Amino acid sequence: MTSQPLTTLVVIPTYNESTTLPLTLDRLREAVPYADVLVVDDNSPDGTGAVADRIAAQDSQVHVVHREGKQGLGTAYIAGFRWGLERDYEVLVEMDADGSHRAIDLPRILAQLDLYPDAALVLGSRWVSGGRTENWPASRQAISRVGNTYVQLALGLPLGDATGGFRAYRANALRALDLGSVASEGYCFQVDMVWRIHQSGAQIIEVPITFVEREAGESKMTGGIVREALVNVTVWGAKHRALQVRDLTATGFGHLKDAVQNLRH
Ligand SMILES: Nc1nc2c(ncn2[C@@H]2O[C@H](COP(=O)(O)OP(=O)(O)OP(=O)(O)O)[C@@H](O)[C@H]2O)c(=O)[nH]1
Ligand SMILES: [Mg+2]
Repeated sequence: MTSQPLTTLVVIPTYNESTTLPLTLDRLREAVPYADVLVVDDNSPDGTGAVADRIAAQDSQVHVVHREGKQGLGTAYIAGFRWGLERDYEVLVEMDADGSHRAIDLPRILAQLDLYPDAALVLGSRWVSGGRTENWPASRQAISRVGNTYVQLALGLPLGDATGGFRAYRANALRALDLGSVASEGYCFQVDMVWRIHQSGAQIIEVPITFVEREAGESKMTGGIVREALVNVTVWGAKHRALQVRDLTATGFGHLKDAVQNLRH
């Protein structure tokens, strides 16, 4: 007897992806036919919203949310998650429209949620054994590697790729978070979500993926996105370390008090 797959919604934010979205959706629907898809488009000037609508009109498993203008990747995902949580999907997936995230890697990511009932989040990871990038310039690889090493050190996160955006969340893990307080964008949004789930004590698993440089369209990566991540991760790390020191000091003083009391008796 085979059990039913977990009901799954793949959220794809788009901004000017009219050339890349159709193929991404084709590949996704073929690789994971049972998953529904939600495109969250920010009124892309290149007409991506209309392209998505045309595909949705032919395929009842593809849905589209139109937002008024470019509001950033983070809020697009939050809007998509809310849409999915309201409709009781059990798993919510993040995936880019630009072909960087290969749909054929998604079944392996999703399988972890079946295998490990306690896993809250499965990260598609470039920087674990078996993970790789294709056609990605050395400069982008370096930024990603250095960024991830910084995240590991600053936050004490034992993960290879906390900045990647190909991942699957168990819906209950998202429900347990205060999504309204997530204000970060870009890479920082990805780290923010990992950090919140890690701090809640839930299990995070990494699965190697092949990340492919976008074939068409333009990157929305900016210096501002990298700076936001750097500043926020540093602040979170400093807060985390300060709390650790406070706890350590409190425990230390507690032990000292006990030792003095023992001496007195
Ligand atoms: N709805 C929405 N989608 C966005 C926004 N910014 C980026 N996206 C989408 O988010 C996904 C990731 O953006 P990319 O531009 O590929 O960013 P990236 O992967 O960090 O950069 P590259 O590696 O250069 O492609 C893509 O599907 C974009 O179309 C936004 O403001 N709103
Ligand atoms: Mg991209």
